[in-house]
Parts: sequence; structure tokens; C-alpha cells
Amino acid sequence: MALTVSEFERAYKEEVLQLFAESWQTASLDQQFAALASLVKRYSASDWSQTKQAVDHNNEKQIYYFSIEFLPGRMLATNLLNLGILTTVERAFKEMGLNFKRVLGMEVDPGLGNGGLGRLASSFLDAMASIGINGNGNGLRYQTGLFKQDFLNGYQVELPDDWLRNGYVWETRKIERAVVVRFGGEVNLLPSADGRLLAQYRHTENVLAVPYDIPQIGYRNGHVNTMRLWQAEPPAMGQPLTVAQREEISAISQSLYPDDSTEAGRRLRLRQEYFLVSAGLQSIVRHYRKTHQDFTQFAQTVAVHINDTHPAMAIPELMRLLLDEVRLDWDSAWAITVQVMSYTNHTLLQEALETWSIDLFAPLLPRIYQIIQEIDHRFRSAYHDADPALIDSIAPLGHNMVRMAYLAVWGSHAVNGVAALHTRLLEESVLSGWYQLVPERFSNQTNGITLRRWVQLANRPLAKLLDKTIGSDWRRSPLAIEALQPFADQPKFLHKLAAAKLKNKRSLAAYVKRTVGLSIATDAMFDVQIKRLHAYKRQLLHLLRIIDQYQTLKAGLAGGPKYVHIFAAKAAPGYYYAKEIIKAINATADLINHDPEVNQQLQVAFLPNYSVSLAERIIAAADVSEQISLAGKEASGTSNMKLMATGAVTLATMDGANIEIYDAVGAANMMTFGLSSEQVLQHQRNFDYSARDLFERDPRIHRIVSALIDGTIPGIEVEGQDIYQSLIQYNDEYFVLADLKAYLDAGARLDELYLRPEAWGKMVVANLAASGRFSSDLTVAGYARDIWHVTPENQVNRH
Ligand code: DL6
Repeated sequence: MALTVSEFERAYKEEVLQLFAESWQTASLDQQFAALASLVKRYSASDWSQTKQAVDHNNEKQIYYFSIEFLPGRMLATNLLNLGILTTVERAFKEMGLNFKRVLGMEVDPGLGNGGLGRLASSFLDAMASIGINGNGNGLRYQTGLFKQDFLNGYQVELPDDWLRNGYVWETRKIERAVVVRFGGEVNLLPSADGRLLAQYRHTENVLAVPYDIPQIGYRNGHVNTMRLWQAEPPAMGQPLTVAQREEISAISQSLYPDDSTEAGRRLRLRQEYFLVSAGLQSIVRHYRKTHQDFTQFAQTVAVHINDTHPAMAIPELMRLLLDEVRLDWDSAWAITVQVMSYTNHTLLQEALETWSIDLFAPLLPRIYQIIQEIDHRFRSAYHDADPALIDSIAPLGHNMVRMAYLAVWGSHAVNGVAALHTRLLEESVLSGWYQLVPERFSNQTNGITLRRWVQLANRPLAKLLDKTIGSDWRRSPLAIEALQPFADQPKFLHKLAAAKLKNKRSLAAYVKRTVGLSIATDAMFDVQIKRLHAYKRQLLHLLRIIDQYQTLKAGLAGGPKYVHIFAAKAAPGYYYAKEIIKAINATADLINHDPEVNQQLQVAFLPNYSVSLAERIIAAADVSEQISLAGKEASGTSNMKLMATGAVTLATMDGANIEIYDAVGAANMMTFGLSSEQVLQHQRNFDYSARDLFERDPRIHRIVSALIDGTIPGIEVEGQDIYQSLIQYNDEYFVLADLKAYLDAGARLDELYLRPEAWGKMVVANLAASGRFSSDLTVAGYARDIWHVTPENQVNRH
């Protein structure tokens, strides 16, 4: 949009006055933020309305991205950037003598997600708007997020993430679009006048689903989509409810990931999932009916994407709506449903493949259960000629369970994994039965990231340097960054690149000092591992390398570069082992950071409360990106992409999208090590891996691991023992010791390169130049072409 500095200033001052009856000079930082955000929302309003009108007027296809999680991060800077007014507003703030950065910092991160899956969903919403696809998010408006993490004596402490306490400036409540979602009760199928059975509900619990809409502004293209979040409320009319009943209803959208270690927690989670899909689909069907007489066009105008299995009930719910409300016959309803639905799998972990016990499911969702029974029955009949054991093993119902992944594959026309290796492993293992049956449904869509956020916004020194060096095309066309490659041989440029990195390191160092009181050396190598805390991601392996470095320094064998190891990770509240790893890392950090014999060479910072905003700070400052999961376990990873795109060199196993980064940058520009997924599988099949053997035979491994239990690291008597036993007594499920030697060697090779700034700079440039292909604009263009069958307004191509 076109806006001059003085026009903006005038509008902004007026906004502060109107909102707070306060002059812009006396407004608090919170008020400054709220006024700016409200103005930005207003600036996007006419494009938002016009995008919606154009969709209806031209009968354009809409994508609905159903996800139990979103992680949008702060929206203000993104919205300013995407509207094309970021520099204008910055200039105006400077002229007014206001602190723009601090105002941006007033925004809270929405507590709507937990990890990579949610962040990917938000990144896709940004990409859909930016390449001009009509793509809307459909999620839940959780009052409280996962938790705010703090450390007390090195232990994780979970504090409530009350992110909505002061309201959310970007949302608009749409009570007139509310729908009713029904739970429980009885369903009877009665004959009706049209000769078909009619579902009659009695004694149901009715919940009002109220949508809150948030604009999703495309990058400088006037396209504004909607992220719709549903809130559960007691209905205004009907039977009066007790306080307990009202609370049970509100609980549905109260908190992200209610504790599912109890039956009550699981029931609540199931209610959340159904609430999300039923509210979303009812509103889609209602909207469609406004402009269409029949459902012959439905699959051409609507695509519903199931982000992991949590929204897989969209399949039986759409069937319910088409059968019971639209009154289609089964075959027509099923044909439409399969054309509309598509499903992304995000995990290879068996334990993460969702199943629901029928005892819980059937009474809570009786009509949905009836429909799933019929889906299951028809699936088995359709394949009555096939191997019965195969069919039984992959049917939607089995072992007294509803198997959500299998339901999702059978009810979708397209199924995808999120990196090439992940998709291959899905086809060969987790979903192999399904791949045998319907191979044409499977495709790979490697994940992507919002480069605008991670480079243009979170790494301003680098962005500026890129503009000066290769012009600004890379801002709109991600692949244009390839033009940087020739600069790998220009020492002057490499020098500037290092200076940009140093700037980011200094601001991270200031943040670390402010938040945890540690002064970190900015002339050190920043070695970063940021992601959820999970045994398969192997933060433990990283810890063992740190212990090795510590022991080497204590033995007086210094030599490598200075190191600052940086961690950020939350452990799920019930994941005891992950919490023990956090404590062990914190205790080791404490030991090292306070030891004057080593702390000039080695430091460790575990930054609390990992979030999108914290990631923005860390990633821009990183030198090394640790992507060291056990091969075959990480579906894709996206921090690997974010880190390489801002100039970090990857130290990695050949897992998930690391392999595609390797293909993109070449062997010379990434440090890989460790077992391949095939080797891991072979060891698992042959039972021929012995961690104890390694421990007993290799003196270095022995020394490192012993530090967990011999008092070297004070304060981890319990945790050290447990971790030690997981490695030695329980034979190291995640092959940490199997990969340790290769990891240490790879680290040492990386150290040598880091000590040669030109060699290092070349690697950094190769990574930057290859990063464009990981733009989520390109990923989403792949979904649009292969899965949703829509053409973006703004063409972007991966090839
Ligand atoms: O696809 C987004 C993201 C991947 O990058 C990660 O590799 C993967 O672990 C994550 N999956 C999940 C699903 N749940 N589990 N486990 O979060 O998805």
C-alpha cells in the first residue's frame, strides 16, 4: 500500500488519541503497540473484505487448513512488511522519537501451538496468502498455551501461559457466524419420507462454537486470507446449565494439550478434536450453501487439509453433514469427501500415531462412530479379495480402537510426508500397507519456512547486506538468492558477512545477559540446538560432546575455537526423561560457566521458554546448527532450514530434511556423520548393537559417560544415574553412543574450518545461496499443484 511518513504519523497520533484518550507523547508502550496494530488491521480491512468478495463472486476454490496447532509468532512486523509499509512506519517512529523495536516487543506470542507442526501450519498460512491462494486456517482459540517455561535450580518449571489475558489485537469475534456442536446423547436412525434413514439426536450436550477471525496478510499483493479460531461457549438458549456443565464446555478451548495421561484428559482432547472439525466444516458447508443450490460443485470449490491426524474426524464429520443434513446418498457423499480431503503425516514415531479407544469414542460421538463403522465396513468389502491380514491390519477400526492415520488415508485423495526420506519411510513402514493398496495417493512435499520472517525481519543486518550485494529480488523471489554464490570468493564480502553475524551475536548476548545473567563471549562459535526436548532429537548427544570438551580443557588440552553452546527446548510436562536431560544440561552449564579454568573457552546457555520470538533471536546469531536426531526418526525438521537460511553451517545426521539440505549445499558445505536410517534399522533387526560394549571398549566414551555418575557434574545424582542406565543398562534406544565418536570427529573437523575464516565464510555463503528452495512459498505451491489443484495468483516455482 502507498503511505507517506507524514500520512502515517497523522493517522497514528489520531489512533492513539481515539483509542486511549491519550496523547501519543504520553501513551505507554502497550498503548503504542495496540494503536499501531489496530491501525495496521484497519489498513488491511478493505483488502480482506475484497479478497472474500472476489472468492464468492468468482466461485474460486478455497483451501481450509485444519490444524490443532498454530504458532504464528508476533504478527506486527510481519504485517507491516507484507503491507509494504515497514520502513515508512519505522521512519515515522524515529521522527516521533518513539522506540519502534520496544513497541514490537510488546506483542505476545500466541499460545496456540507446541512445536514444528504448529509453526509449519502458520508458515503455510503466510505462504498461501503471499502466493495468492485462498487458504484459510481453522483452529482452536486456546485461552492458555502449552506453558511458560522457567528453570528452578536447573529443573523445568511450568507456569501458565495466559497469553490472552490482555486480549488479542488481531482478532475479531464473529458471534453471528457461530454454530452448534453436539456431543454425546443418543442417535436413532429413523425411516424418513425420502426413503432414507434420518439421524435423530436426543439428549445431546450442545456447545456453541464462536469464531474469531484473524487477517492473514499476503506479501505485498493485496491478498488477505483468514485464520479462524473457534471458542467453545455455553449456548445462550436452551436448558439452563449448572456451573460445572458450563465449565466443562469452556474447557474445550481452555488450554492447548490438556494432560492426556488421564482418562479425563483424553476425553477432553477428543472433544477438542471433534469441536475443531465440526465447527469448521459446519461453517464451510453453510457458506457453500449460500451461493450454491446443490453439492455438485463442492469438491471443486472446497479443499480441506488435515494437518496430522488430530483433525482426521473431518472425514466422518463431512460425511455426517452430507448424509444427514444435505441428504446425499452414501456413495455421492463419500466421493465428495475423498475429493475434498487431503492429509499430511508428520511423524514416524509409532507411539505418536493417534488411536482412540472405542469405549471412549463411541459414547462421546455416537453418530460419528456409526459413520466410521460404516466406512470401515465398506473399506473391508471393497478389498474382500485382498489379503485379509493386510486389510485387517490397516482398517480404520481394529483392536477396539479408531485408528486415525488409517482413517485419514482412506478418506483422503492425497497423503504426503514432509521430507523425501520421511515419505519413503512412510511408504516402507508406518503406512506400507496403505501404500500397497493406494500408491497413487502418496506424494512428498518437503517442508518449508517463512524466509520473510527469518531473514527479512529477524536478520536485518544480513538482509541489508544481501540488498547491497545482489539487489532486493530475493525478497520476492526466493531462488534469486542463488546470485550470492559468486561472492563466496570475495574476502571483502566475507568480512562484511562476518560483521553482520557479529551484530546479531551481540544482540543475542545482551538478551542472554538480561534474561539469565550470563555474559557470553561474542567472539566464540555459537553452536545452537533449538527444538522440542525429545530423546530421539538427542540433545543428550550434544551434552556428551560438551562434557568431552570440558574434560579436554580440564586436562589442559585446549586448542579449538571458543564455544558457546546454546539450547532452547521445552519438555512435555509428563515426559520425565526429557526433563532429566534438561536438568543434566543445566547442571553441566552451571559447572562449566563457573569454572575459571574453562569458562574463557567454553560456555553453555540454556535459554528458557523457547518460542517463535526466542527462535528469531537465536537463529540470526548462530554459527552452527545442530540437527543430530537418530536417522529415521525426525520427519523433516524446520529449524535446520531456518538456521542454514541465516548463515549457520549444519552439523547433522542424514535424517529428515537434513538430507535435502545436504543435496542443496553439497558435501563440502555441511558436516554430516553417524548411522544412516538403513543401518539403524539393520541393528534393530539383528539385535547386534551393544552400547555397553562401546562403553567398555572405548576409553573416551567411557570417560564421557562416566561423568554422568561419578560426581563430575554436581546435582544430578538421580538424573545422571537414570540417563546412564538408559544408555548402558537399557541399551541406548536412540543409538547415542553408536554415533558419539563420529559426532566428535565431525565436530573437530568443523572446529578446524571455523578457525579459517575464509573457509568458513565460503560455507556460509553456499548455505545462504542454496536456502531459497526451502521457502514455504515454494512448498505451498507444490501442495497447490499436486494436492489442492489450484493455481496461485503469484507464480512461484521450485524448479
Ligand atoms: O512437519 C513439521 C514438523 C516436522 O518438521 C518435525 O520433524 C516433526 O517432528 C513434527 N511432527 C510433529 C507431530 N508429532 N509428533 N511427534 O510435531 O512436524
